[in-house]
Amino acid sequence: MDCLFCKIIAGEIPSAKVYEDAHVYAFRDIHPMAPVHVLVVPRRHIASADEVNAGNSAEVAAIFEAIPKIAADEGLTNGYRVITNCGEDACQSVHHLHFHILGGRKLPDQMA
Ligand code: DGP
Repeated sequence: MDCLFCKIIAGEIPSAKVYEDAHVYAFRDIHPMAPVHVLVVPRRHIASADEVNAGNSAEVAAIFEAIPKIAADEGLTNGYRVITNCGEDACQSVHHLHFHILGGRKLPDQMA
């Protein structure tokens, strides 16, 4: 499968890893939008949030268990934002489910 994030997870493309476990891989976004900008992805390929179902939702649970650990490691004691872009209207550019963790500064109060 020709998937950028599958290649990053496999180590075929380098990344700045910040966390990994059996189900989850997290690395720094190549175009950071905040002082901390981490992408958290399932090792198993899921195309987007729209593809989550009863057969793969454990991967999403593992991601949301990892997020507070990553936030603590990154020093995000004053809060952070978690975003996933899903599909064309949301400008999803990489079609492997990923959650952006953004923090390290006061973020705008508008989402869009
Ligand atoms: P989205 O627009 O939600 O699909 O976000 C995709 C993000 O992936 C975007 O913020 C930039 C990031 N990105 C794209 N290519 C690479 C890459 O090769 N390495 C890293 N670390 N991040 C990438």
